[in-house]
Amino acid sequence: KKNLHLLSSEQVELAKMLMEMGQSHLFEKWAAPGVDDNEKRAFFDQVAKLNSSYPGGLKSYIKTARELLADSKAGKNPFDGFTPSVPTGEVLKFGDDTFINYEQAGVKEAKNAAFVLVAGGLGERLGYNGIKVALPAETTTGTCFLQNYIECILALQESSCRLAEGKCQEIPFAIMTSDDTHSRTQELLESNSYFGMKPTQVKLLKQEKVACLDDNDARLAMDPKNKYRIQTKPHGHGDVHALLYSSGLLKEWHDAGLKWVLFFQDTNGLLFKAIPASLGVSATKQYHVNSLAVPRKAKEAIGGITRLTHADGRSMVINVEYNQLDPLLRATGFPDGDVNCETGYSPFPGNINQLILELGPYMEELKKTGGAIKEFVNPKYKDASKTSFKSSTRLECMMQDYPKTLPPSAKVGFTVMDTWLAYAPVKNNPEDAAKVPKGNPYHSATSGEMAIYCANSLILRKVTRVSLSYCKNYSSELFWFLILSTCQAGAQVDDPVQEVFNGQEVEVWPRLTWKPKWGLTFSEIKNKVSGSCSVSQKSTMVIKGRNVVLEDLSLNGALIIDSVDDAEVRVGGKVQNKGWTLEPVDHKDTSVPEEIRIRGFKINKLEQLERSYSEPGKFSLKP
Ligand code: UGB
Repeated sequence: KKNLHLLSSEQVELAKMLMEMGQSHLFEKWAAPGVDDNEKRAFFDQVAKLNSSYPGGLKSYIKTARELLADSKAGKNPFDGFTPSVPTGEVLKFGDDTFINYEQAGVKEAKNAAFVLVAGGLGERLGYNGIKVALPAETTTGTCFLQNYIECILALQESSCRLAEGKCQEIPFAIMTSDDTHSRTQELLESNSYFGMKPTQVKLLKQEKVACLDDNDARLAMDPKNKYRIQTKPHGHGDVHALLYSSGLLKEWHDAGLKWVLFFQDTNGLLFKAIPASLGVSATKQYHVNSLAVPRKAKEAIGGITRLTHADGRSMVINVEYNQLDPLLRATGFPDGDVNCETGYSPFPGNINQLILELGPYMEELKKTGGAIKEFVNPKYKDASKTSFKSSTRLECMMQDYPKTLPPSAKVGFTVMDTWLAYAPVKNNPEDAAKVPKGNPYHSATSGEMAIYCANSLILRKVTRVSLSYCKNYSSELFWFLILSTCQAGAQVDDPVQEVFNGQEVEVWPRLTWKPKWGLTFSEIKNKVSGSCSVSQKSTMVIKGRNVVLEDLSLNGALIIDSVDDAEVRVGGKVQNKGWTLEPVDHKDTSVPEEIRIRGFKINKLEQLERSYSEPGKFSLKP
């Protein structure tokens, strides 16, 4: 009480609230009145921030924490009364007619979309010292994840604009950061001219941490290093909903006539290959919520999309987090828990946390909830009495739990894509990745990079191979032979070889990369390949230009082509050189930069054919 004169009237109210909520211990170690006044003021500044950044304020946080901690102590099952079953969703195969049609619909809709990247996580499992979005997705070009995401959004914007015959809109891009990532994300953008996006198109929203809890009474934990601070930890990616709402961004997008909000995570170099088709599914099926999923190996560290049906008749399709799926199954009549079925995969599709929400219904829901998401708490107890914790805990929330508060009338669906096309995150450090059970994905920098080469090789194979059936469908009997001979264009891309980097056995495909503006969809890429092309396994190809056409190209080495947008370059003939090789490096070798050594190899550029076309016009490169 003797310190109250230091505070504003709002802060006095906060002090009273803390006392009423059983938090008097926060002041027990305070110095005598008149000492440390600035620190005491700073303490209340922190309390005010913790209060304003949580929907319902600190009082509500403490109340919810008490309830959740009591449930946890009592061992209450969060799925009490619910029985899991395998849901049905849209299963897409890259390159078939359904996929191509959805892609077309998705590209059309993209002009009505906004993208949201959640990038507030530190990536403790990866242990990388920088921010994860600054990591190269692949080291052939060194393009970092953030650059790749921005270039994909811009490519989609342009394709969508073309389909809309010039009625173009800039696609807004929001990035959720945290204290751990904010300034470095901002610097990365500013020092790279926003990777070609207009700075006004990008909005950074910083999530705040939440107060830590010391015991089952939800007593707030003091910062071990400062008696005038409350210890804080991240609240989870679920914060993104409250932030989009409270920042006014959702309303701005709604007022601008946008229809879709697409959420995605920080290190998936494949994701945008799956975005157009999944947006097409949302638009065609009018899903309020569409989660992107891939086949999931049992016990893999990604959540499982599950239908939960309650004894009282309620039913929802929701992600069940990887640590909860196995116990839930065991408790509900599946004694073996989370196991692979005859397909070799878990019957529950894996959530890759790529969500597409329809903006109108999303806004309506957030008007009711303010964006608050159902939270959970995960205390590590000292012993079986569950009376004290090994270290402080906090409430957490996940963005994919958004549908939990939706009424049964909401249209919640999901779309399963091939893993090779859609999902290769970089989450695990080399040591942990090397310990992943055989057959399960490593989710490391090594596997993330290899997955990009694999996907691009398969895409190149498929866009040309499928052309045969595509041609058959669209050609009349009369012109069959003529058209078939044109359509039979094919790229023969060699099979991969197996190699071991950082203790992980991976498939090494030809290192094929291209800018998203060269081609993001099946049809766009198909239009850029003609004649009969071949690519050997040792090859590297980098396409940086928009209008580069591969025509009867036989590649056995490295080929780098850059061109301005107005230059059309036809590349063919036989390209043969020593190429670029992958040289193993040890992840413990600190003489190698961290972003390289965590993948276990570096690229040795021996010899390449490199051409850059800086003037508009038509060009042909046929060595
Ligand atoms: N993130 C934030 O922005 N803020 C935070 O406070 C925390 C994270 P992780 P996680 O796709 O493989 C998720 O740590 O949470 C961002 C799904 O829950 O990489 O263990 C962070 O920057 C799970 O169901 O993943 O697991 C990153 O971009 C499964 O789908 C993102 O949130 C899994 O991802 C995810 O954070 C997966």
